[in-house]
Amino acid sequence: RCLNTQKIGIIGVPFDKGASKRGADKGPKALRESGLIDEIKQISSNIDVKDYGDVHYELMSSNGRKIHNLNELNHVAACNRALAERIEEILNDERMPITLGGCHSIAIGSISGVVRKTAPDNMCVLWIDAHLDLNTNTTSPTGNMHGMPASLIVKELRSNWPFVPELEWCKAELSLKNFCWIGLRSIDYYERLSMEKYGIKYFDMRDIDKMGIDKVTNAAIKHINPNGDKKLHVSFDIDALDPLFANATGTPVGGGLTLREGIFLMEEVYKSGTLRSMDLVEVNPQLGDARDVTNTINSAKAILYAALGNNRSGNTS
Ligand code: EXY
Ligand code: MN
Ligand code: MN
Ligand code: MN
Repeated sequence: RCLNTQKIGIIGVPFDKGASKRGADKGPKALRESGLIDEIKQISSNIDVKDYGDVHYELMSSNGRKIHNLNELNHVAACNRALAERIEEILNDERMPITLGGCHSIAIGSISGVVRKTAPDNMCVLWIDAHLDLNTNTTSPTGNMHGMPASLIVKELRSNWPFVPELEWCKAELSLKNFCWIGLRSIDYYERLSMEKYGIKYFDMRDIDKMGIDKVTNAAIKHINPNGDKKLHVSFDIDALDPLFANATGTPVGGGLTLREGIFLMEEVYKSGTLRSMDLVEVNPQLGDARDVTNTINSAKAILYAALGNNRSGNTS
């Protein structure tokens, strides 16, 4: 693996309309301006990184319906539809798509794009988050679609959704059996009921306290990919980290992963050799003070570099 070129495609999604606080749309710019692309190149001379720029979208003229408790549906739908197409393009170029959010609603489009190029049973998802993001429009306490992306892409919850014409392009083909969550500590009541109903696999912060991040990470990877033959998508919400390390985010929750746990987790993901696509979301440079913003950006970059094979004991190529 190490001798082969690692081809990566970066795509930014300056989008925050799935959240109630403004500013996650400034995440991609803040990450790029802090030197992200050059620093990725420094991880290894085997890395070939191409920046695909940002997703742009236009509202569809047929849009304009209101659907119960789906805030900014038309924007969320149009942006994600455009993103899914860009992800397909990156995969057609045989690069690993890395999507810089943006709020977490953008996982609807990033994962949909991957599913178009991958048999759904051939892929698995690690969702690293303080939150479950499994609400539907009937269970969500807020109507914010960054709390719903996982439920829109899995077949088990398909019948819990009304017909949403704007999202018809989004096929719910994945199975919850191929998902595992890590870092949970803020789950809504009806999300909890879904966890029980569908037997969702997760490791919450208590599990991490009990087992340690090494056992948790490897048990999670083993659970969703027992033979190591599936393509792994990681959806990393920066609010999985403790606010000490990532306070510039819209819905911080205390008692989270340390930066070291986050880095270790992603190092193990890299070592598994199965990572094929990734989201890094919810960095909001308009929240917190200057130090919070710097910490959050540095944490997000460290997470990403670990996923790309950065070695804490030094890189050799
Ligand atoms: N569960 C809450 C809701 O549905 O509104 C909070 C969701 C926050 C989502 C953040 C990004 O992970
Ligand atoms: Mn904005
Ligand atoms: Mn999330
Ligand atoms: Mn979250």
